Amino acid sequence: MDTGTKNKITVDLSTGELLGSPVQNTVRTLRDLQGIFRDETARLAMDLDQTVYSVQVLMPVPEGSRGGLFWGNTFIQPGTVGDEYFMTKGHFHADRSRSEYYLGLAGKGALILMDENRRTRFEILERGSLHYIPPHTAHRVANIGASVLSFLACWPSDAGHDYQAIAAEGFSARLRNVNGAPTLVEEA
Ligand code: M6P
Ligand code: ZN
Repeated sequence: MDTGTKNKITVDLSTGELLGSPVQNTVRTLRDLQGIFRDETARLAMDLDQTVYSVQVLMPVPEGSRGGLFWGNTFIQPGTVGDEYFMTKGHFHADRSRSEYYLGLAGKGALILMDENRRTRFEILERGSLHYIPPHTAHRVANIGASVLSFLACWPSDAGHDYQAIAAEGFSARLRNVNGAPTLVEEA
């Protein structure tokens, strides 16, 4: 008899952790983030095995399927590379028409958004803050606090990740610690 507990997934609402299976887990260390931070010398001087962030993803349908939704949780450790906060790689959706929701769970972060005209801005991401990432908008998250930043995400199963555009051109501005304050600094 199906008791309703099969494949049950729960979200620990204090941390955002997804409990149950099947959940995929991806860990990004400083080694994996070559070319992401401005100060490559500073990155290489750090422990490259250090985890910067990890992502748990629930994929009830195959990647690329039309009509499905994925659910994920991202944990970003506190830290900096030079004057830049630990952050995700960031991506456009491969299908630029696809959007996404983020919900802050723990810690303090910044959701950095860049439109296709390369205009960049950020929104403070914290426990309870809900963020709609519109279509045609690159997004990345930085941990600007002193504790682990955790946020939930929901996006279409056919959105895909385009990391190439960011690898080639980056964001037009970087969130840097300027005299203790997170400040968007335009790239020269
Ligand atoms: C969120 C979602 C995921 C994404 C993750 C990490 O959980 O947007 O799709 O993979 O953040 O971001 P990135 O893939 O840019 O490293
Ligand atoms: Zn996305």
